[in-house]
Amino acid sequence: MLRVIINQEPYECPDRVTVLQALSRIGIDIPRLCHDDRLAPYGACRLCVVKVTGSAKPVPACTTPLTEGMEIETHPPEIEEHRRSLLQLLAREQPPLAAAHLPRKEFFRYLGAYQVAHECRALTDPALVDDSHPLIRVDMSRCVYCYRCVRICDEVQGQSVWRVWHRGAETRIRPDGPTFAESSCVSCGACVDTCPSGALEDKSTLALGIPIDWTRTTCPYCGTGCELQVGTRDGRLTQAIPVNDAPVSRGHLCVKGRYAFDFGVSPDRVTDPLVRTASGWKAVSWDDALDLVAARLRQVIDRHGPDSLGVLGSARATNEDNYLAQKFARIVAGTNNVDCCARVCHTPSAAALKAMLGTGASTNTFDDIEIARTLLVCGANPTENHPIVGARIKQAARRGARLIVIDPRAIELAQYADIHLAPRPGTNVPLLNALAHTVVTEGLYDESFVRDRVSDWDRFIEFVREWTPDRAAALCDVDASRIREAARMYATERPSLSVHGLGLTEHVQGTESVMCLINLALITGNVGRPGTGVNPLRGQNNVQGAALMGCDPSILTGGASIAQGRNAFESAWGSRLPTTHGLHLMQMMDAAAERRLKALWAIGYDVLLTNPNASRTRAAFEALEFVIIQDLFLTETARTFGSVFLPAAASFEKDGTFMNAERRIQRVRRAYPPPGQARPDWEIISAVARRMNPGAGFDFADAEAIWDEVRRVWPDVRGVTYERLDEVGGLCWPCPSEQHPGTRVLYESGFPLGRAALRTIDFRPTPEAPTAEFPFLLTTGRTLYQFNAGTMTGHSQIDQLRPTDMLEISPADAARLDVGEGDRVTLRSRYGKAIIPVACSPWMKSGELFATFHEPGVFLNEVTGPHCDSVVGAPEFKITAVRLEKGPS
Ligand SMILES: Nc1nc2c(c(=O)[nH]1)N[C@H]1C(S)=C(S)[C@@H](COP(=O)(O)OP(=O)(O)OC[C@H]3O[C@@H](n4cnc5c(=O)[nH]c(N)nc54)[C@H](O)[C@@H]3O)O[C@H]1N2
Ligand SMILES: Nc1nc2c(c(=O)[nH]1)N[C@H]1C(S)=C(S)[C@@H](COP(=O)(O)OP(=O)(O)OC[C@H]3O[C@@H](n4cnc5c(=O)[nH]c(N)nc54)[C@H](O)[C@@H]3O)O[C@H]1N2
Ligand SMILES: [Mo]
Repeated sequence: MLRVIINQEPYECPDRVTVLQALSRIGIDIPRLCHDDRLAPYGACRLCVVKVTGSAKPVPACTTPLTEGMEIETHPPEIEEHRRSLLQLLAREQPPLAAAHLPRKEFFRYLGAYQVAHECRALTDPALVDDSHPLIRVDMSRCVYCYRCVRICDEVQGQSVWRVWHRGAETRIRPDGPTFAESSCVSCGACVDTCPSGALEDKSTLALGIPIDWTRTTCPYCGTGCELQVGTRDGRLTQAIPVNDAPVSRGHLCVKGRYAFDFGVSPDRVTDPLVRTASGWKAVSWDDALDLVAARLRQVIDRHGPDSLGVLGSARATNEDNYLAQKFARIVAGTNNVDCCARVCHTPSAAALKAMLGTGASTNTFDDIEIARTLLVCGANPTENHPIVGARIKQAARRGARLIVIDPRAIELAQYADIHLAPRPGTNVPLLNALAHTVVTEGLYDESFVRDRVSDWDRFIEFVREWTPDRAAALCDVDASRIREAARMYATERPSLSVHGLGLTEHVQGTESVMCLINLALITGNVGRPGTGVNPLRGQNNVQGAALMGCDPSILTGGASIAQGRNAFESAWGSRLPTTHGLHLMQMMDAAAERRLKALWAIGYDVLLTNPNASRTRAAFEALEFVIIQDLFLTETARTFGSVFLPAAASFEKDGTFMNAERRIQRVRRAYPPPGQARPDWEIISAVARRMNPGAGFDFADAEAIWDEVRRVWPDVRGVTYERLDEVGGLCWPCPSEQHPGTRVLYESGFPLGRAALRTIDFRPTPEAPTAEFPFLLTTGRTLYQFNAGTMTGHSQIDQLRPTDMLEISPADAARLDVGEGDRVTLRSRYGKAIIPVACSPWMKSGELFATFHEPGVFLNEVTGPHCDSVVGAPEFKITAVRLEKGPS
């Protein structure tokens, strides 16, 4: 602690802070234009200067370290005068307007506070206006040269779009392209958020007005768990901005959190319950819709038994919603046929982690990214799919962390990597086994960790001995020496942390590939410590939560198997649990096609568009008797097969919690009421449940009451109350008591299973081999600007940033086939075809193609095939043998 005197008062402040940080802690506000807590101190604007006894000149508070005994005056008259004249100079150069319009911007706040007249001598210089970007207006005649835009783009997002041209009075800040729209901007909006003068401004606020009310909540897109403030004006949504003290996002957002907030107010939103009639959809009252749903489900169950019904929870909805969905399936309908889209995504990760380590979730948190010395990114593309994680990895690599990327494509992070291994899709198992081979044969394993915490070591070394890098190199099309280098780096430059994605899981050996990655972490001692671990980058905002709430046929809330949890849940719920095995999503599709499943209730899940092999999905739905869709929009599934549509509230319109990829439970708060008749999912499910079985325990006053029931049935979240979440912002389970701080790193003191057993995984190649007829390997995935089924991003202002799916092809293959940028081609597989425009991409290798699947007009899943992971049934979205025909056909 340092003892200092500030404005004649004594204070104690921590060591190693700047004067400005000390003042902020104490609550003394001084003006500053170039400072932003998210950025390194800069010391350029001279507004934050303070008087320090013994120092000849005033010192900038933002760059001056606090020292023992310092005597500081923050607002002496001469400094206040200096500030006023600086502001006056800047104000003189400002064009008119703005002040009233931009009260959130510091510059205008200070003009008011220092009573500086906004003289407006300057006019807006049209040469300094760039209106090209659809979401952000640039008017550099309002620039105050704090360089915060330049610095935040560089230091936080790592994109470096804004460049400084010329010096002195001629200084100009311009994007790196001919126009802002044509620059390398990824539209994260960080520059706008930090800009203190309105030189950069969101077009949404210019059009709709600046927000008056703000609600802190969690982003509704991916599993990162960024926090945002949703701004409304007269009950109307106008802006979303980042939250600076959010643990994951730390004042940053990506384009979706920042700008794709407006889906909920789209005119396409369905706001009435609908029933399909011979002449099309008919709007009905809630009572009529709910009566119909309850009666038809009862009828199906009475005629065909409870297992003729399936329920799909939603990875986009809250824990509370999903808890009730599975409780409904199990004790009102009486079936374990309940699942969610984790099935097609990271269920292989959860299964592998649970089987080998004991808990089916990430071992560490995102804060470990900054602790790790080596980062291994395997089959994930974080800069597009988890952009805040991607930006953190990028910054860590720029600061000197080692980075290894394993991805067939030269994704953005590959450009920052020390080693990029680009295996042929579907060859993760041989590659990871060869990495383990190098670790073992070169003696790079962690001897004491292996001795104390791992089992089956002898069998494992025997097994991996066969997996020489040379053998893997031939299968994977990767240089053997690079495999060795990567293994050495991961094993020796510790702590090493891996993140992985669908490039590992959506394969016939998905679960086994994750097991190979866990082997590697175990033998190198990279588990159970900060900066290490195996961390699946979970997909949607609440996919981790949806599955763990029990939307999975084989687990109950919290992850207990049905057999383990039966007694406890039967007594908690006061009802018997079904005794038959539940079907998972893919099995439900088969059962429907075979007419064993008769009715399906799909909550927030566009199964038809997103399941592979659409002709098979169609056959399944055609055979169903009754299909309930509960969503925000008429999805492809609803449009084609829905019998009843129940309009749900979006997450900005309801209360609850999400669980992110780090096991962090975070609050979701209502910012404005749902439109029309739309209702929170939990209310809809409860209403159906009460109609079918009034005594089943579905009488909840609010979301918190449901969460409190979850806390009673799942001991690991007992300490996570809404009240604590409001105070601390989010808690990672296990958090068994209200005094417990939550658990960031799992397995620090051991594995629940005792020792972790290494697995010997043989390579079983995919049946989807390329042939003369289908010579290309198609892999499918995502793009930054669209999200999954595209219902939300497609109904948002960001849709214009990338309106359609694209087929990425190597420039060499494009030239050989004579197809050019934007040409529409027919992609044909053994299973179907899709028509899609081409994009030539230097990321792609010859013989491989990559396509996104967001656009119903393209319907890419007509092309993908029927193969699935052998352990949990996740589809092989990542490999389909295809051919490419010129033009639509
Ligand atoms: N912008 C955006 N963000 C999203 C989503 C979105 O739709 N849009 N969706 C969310 C969801 S649901 C999920 S699950 C996550 C998914 O996030 P990611 O897991 O990052 O998703 P993908 O883009 O499907 O695939 C990742 C990478 O796997 C690589 N890959 C393909 N085959 C192989 C292989 O055999 N081996 C290896 N090592 N790599 C391979 C691909 O080249 C691709 O770069 O993203 C979430 N975030
Ligand atoms: N070819 C190919 N296909 C794939 C993949 C791939 O990599 N390649 N990836 C697969 C993966 S990983 C996934 S996760 C799936 C995703 O497939 P889906 O889960 O179908 O996709 P999402 O767009 O995430 O959203 C589901 C629906 O939830 C709705 N929704 C949003 N919020 C709420 C809410 O609060 N309540 C309700 N009731 N509804 C809400 C949205 O409008 C949307 O229609 O796609 C899979 N399909
Ligand atoms: Mo996903």
